[in-house]
Amino acid sequence: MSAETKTTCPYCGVGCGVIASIDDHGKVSVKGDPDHPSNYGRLCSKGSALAETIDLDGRLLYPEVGGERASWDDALDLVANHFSETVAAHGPDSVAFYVSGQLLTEDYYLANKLMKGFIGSANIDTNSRLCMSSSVAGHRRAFGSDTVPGTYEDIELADLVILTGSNLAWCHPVLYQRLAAAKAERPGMKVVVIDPRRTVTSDIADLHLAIRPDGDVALFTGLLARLAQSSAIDQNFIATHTEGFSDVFAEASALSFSDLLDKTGLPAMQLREFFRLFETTEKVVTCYSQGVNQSSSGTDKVNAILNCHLATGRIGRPGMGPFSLTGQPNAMGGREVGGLANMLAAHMAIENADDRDRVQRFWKSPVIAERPGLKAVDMFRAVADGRVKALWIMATNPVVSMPDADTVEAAIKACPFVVVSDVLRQTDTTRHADVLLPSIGWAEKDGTVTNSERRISRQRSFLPSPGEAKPDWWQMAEVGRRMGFTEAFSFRSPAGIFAEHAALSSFENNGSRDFDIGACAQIAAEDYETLSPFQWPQAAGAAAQTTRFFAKGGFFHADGKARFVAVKMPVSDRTSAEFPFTLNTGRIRDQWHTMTRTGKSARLSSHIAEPFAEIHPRDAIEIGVSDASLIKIESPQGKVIVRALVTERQARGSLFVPMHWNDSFAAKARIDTVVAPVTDPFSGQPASKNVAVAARPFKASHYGFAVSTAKPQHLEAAYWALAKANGGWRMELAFDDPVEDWAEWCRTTFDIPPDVEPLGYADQTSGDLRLAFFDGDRLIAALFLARQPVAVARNWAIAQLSASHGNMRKRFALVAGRPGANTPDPGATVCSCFGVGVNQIVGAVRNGCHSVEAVGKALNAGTNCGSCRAEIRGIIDGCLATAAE
Ligand SMILES: Nc1nc2c(c(=O)[nH]1)N[C@H]1C(S)=C(S)[C@@H](COP(=O)(O)OP(=O)(O)OC[C@H]3O[C@@H](n4cnc5c(=O)[nH]c(N)nc54)[C@H](O)[C@@H]3O)O[C@H]1N2
Ligand SMILES: Nc1nc2c(c(=O)[nH]1)N[C@H]1C(S)=C(S)[C@@H](COP(=O)(O)OP(=O)(O)OC[C@H]3O[C@@H](n4cnc5c(=O)[nH]c(N)nc54)[C@H](O)[C@@H]3O)O[C@H]1N2
Ligand code: SF4
Ligand SMILES: [Mo]
Repeated sequence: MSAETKTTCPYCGVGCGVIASIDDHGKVSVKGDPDHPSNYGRLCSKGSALAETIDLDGRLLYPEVGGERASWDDALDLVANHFSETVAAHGPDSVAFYVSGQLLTEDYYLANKLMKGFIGSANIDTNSRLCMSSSVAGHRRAFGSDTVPGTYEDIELADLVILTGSNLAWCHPVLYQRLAAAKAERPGMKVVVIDPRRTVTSDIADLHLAIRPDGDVALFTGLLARLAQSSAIDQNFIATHTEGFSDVFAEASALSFSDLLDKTGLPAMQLREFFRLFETTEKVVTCYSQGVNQSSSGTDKVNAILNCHLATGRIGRPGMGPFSLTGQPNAMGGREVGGLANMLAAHMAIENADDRDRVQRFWKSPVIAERPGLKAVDMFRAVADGRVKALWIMATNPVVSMPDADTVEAAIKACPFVVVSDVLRQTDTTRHADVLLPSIGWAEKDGTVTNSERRISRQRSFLPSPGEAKPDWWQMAEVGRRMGFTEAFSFRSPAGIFAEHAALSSFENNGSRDFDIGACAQIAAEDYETLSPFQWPQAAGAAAQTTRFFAKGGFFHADGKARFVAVKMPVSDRTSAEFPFTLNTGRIRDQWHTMTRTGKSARLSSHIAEPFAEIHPRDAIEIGVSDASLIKIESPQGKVIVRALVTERQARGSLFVPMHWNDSFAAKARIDTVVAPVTDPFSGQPASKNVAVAARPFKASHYGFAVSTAKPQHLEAAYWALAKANGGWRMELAFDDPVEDWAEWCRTTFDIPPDVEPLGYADQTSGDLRLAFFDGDRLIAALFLARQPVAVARNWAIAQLSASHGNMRKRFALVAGRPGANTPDPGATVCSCFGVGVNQIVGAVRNGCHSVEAVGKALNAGTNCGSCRAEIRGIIDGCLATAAE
């Protein structure tokens, strides 16, 4: 017997339904929910590994004040009093909340209510500022509301799918799988990927446009000019449902073709092909994500895309429309509750006096914020210069994820009063908290999230709350009550909060606002428990259905019309002689943001186990780095040291570094310490994908690789990157100066008992050194050292942590540092579900498996979550191409 709970994945905005089961021994397992309309049973590698990330290791279980355990009462009184006193002494704008698209709607709703309606400031901003705010601003300019018009089904129904600034295969993997399946079924469907890098996503593309960084405004402006002169233009839609076409068209026409070539960096043939495809295909969906949003021209990029869909009337009909892909599980829910500093609740506008009055009457609140509050980058500036004196950070890790991260860290450190609510005790941000509040996490918490297609799903708890950890909404409500707002924060459960949120959405709405879930305004606790996923809008009295917006106009500007928005050609090249490279940052398949959860899974950590910079082979030669050596990347803001990954997928003159690594997992790889705090003028979203940097080789005297059963507490090395591995930990190392006594270094680092002697091997000519420490027949730790990047087979070395080393021969094989003849090295992990390595896949291809399916049959690789299928296809293609040469 096992208990099953239907819930929702806490990672990306696809919002997959998950069924969690607990067996008789308390073991949790997860599988995709076959009935959930987002994923129909599928899960990606991160979703499939959820059960591996919910242990209590490292969890924050009790409130702490000044680093000491405290009672909830004391901690909450302190927070409430401190916020009240600060507001009384310095005014409402002297305090701020910095929250997150990973909060549930109910948590988020209360945070926004407390700040905007009761404290009376709009100083609540969220990590969605770094994520979706350019889309929000673009939507509002064009549509008069922050509306995503389409549904996932449109991506399957389209004849042309454009993915711009989106690495869908890695960042929205289940949506990618739905796209790939649709394309396999209807091979006539075309996919265009627009991305300066050739990502794994581009492997599915009929056309990959390796656009120059920030060339998107020019590309879609050029497209608009071309469409306007073709039969694709929908004069009727333009005349009936829009304003401003002629001015925007005139400006678009002024862009010459040579300018277009220059600004996009694309070959004329490719440009023409892209224009032709768009012009001649009615059913076109344009999906976009951070390559669009995270830019100093992010809002203009969004509007340049929307202009093309409006001009052709391809919006809100099956298989047609612009599609902003949300990143976080509840990025969309955060927008519904008005979590951004420049929004009000339920898609109302803070600038609009009627809206402010309406929200205030609904809340029966003493005040209402009169003007937009500070956006994330400005908020931390205000923390730094003392304008903000009390800050509450909830469900986000800004010391890692904010641009100019060292300055942000210094600001937090200097702030007189910092509250952090998190699930973990030690993150780069919690280390600076005056008050630490333990939150319950996924598996424990209850509420709702809204995905990219406006679908609201329940997250349900299936594990008890550990220690004294409490829901985020409860913490907000307690502080609200203790600040004196008893009535307005008297909630006892998330169901009541959701009902109020729904009631506000329909309050004096009557079709004037897109967001209306009035159907849930009276929802009873038991109906909330069993709530099935549904898309908004869902007004009271209507039946649940698939929803789309704007096919027949009905925009939310006062005149009901959409606006064509004039866009500016941005400065796209920020490089200089001193900082000649463009740094682009983003995500990898198996890590989530700052790794606080995915970093717990050995399986997920085996895909890519250390921070890296992708660099083009010719650039690598020019600056003198070779594959697998280390590279130092520097800007005026800061520097990092990461592994060089030399690849032609990277365009010349640019580097790509993942955003995930932080001080808990690497010596110096917080890439946001390098990112300049440049923002979009409309949305305030940081330009995290176009940063001028210098890159140089990092000269190491020794490189190392080590495995250990226990987590090393302190690593003394110029470069280190730590990752969870089966049976213990693995780490990559580099030293700028030789260590005098390596055995001693191991003893301190790995806490080796004094009576344990190392087993060693040293090669004087090459400088190679191997040291291993055993406790009986078990390996405690092993270090492999060389003057070049260490060539030992990683997976084999890791396997030694779980192996028995009963005889001397086995122990010597370990210090010899190579797999035995009968245990070949599987190579770097490709399929994390089944732990299949690249060498095994190459072997299968050599044995005649020439398709992803055949490899799957032989090795199981790619047959569970499917996230690695694109990579397997790449390996097969690579092998076959080499064989054909
Ligand atoms: N595995 C994994 N999945 C995730 C997340 C995660 O942490 N890990 N996070 C989630 C979140 S919160 C988000 S926001 C999404 C983000 O999802 P994505 O936006 O798909 O991911 P990114 O890797 O940030 O960036 C996408 C691509 O934009 C490209 N790009 C850079 N500059 C430009 C440009 O000027 N023009 C164009 N057209 N493209 C450009 C980059 O090369 C990159 O490949 O992912 C979600 N899913
Ligand atoms: N250079 C660069 N920087 C970026 C980006 C980029 O592409 N490049 N992307 C940006 C984007 S799109 C995003 S979304 C951000 C993400 O950046 P962050 O939001 O900073 O990243 P996370 O690691 O998701 O942080 C979530 C924190 O909340 C904690 N947590 C998890 N669950 C809960 C919960 O239920 N309650 C509470 N209270 N805490 C919880 C986690 O332990 C973790 O500390 O990064 C942004 N920064
Ligand atoms: S695609 Fe993966 S990470 Fe995203 S919601 Fe689905 S299972 Fe979770
Ligand atoms: Mo995001």
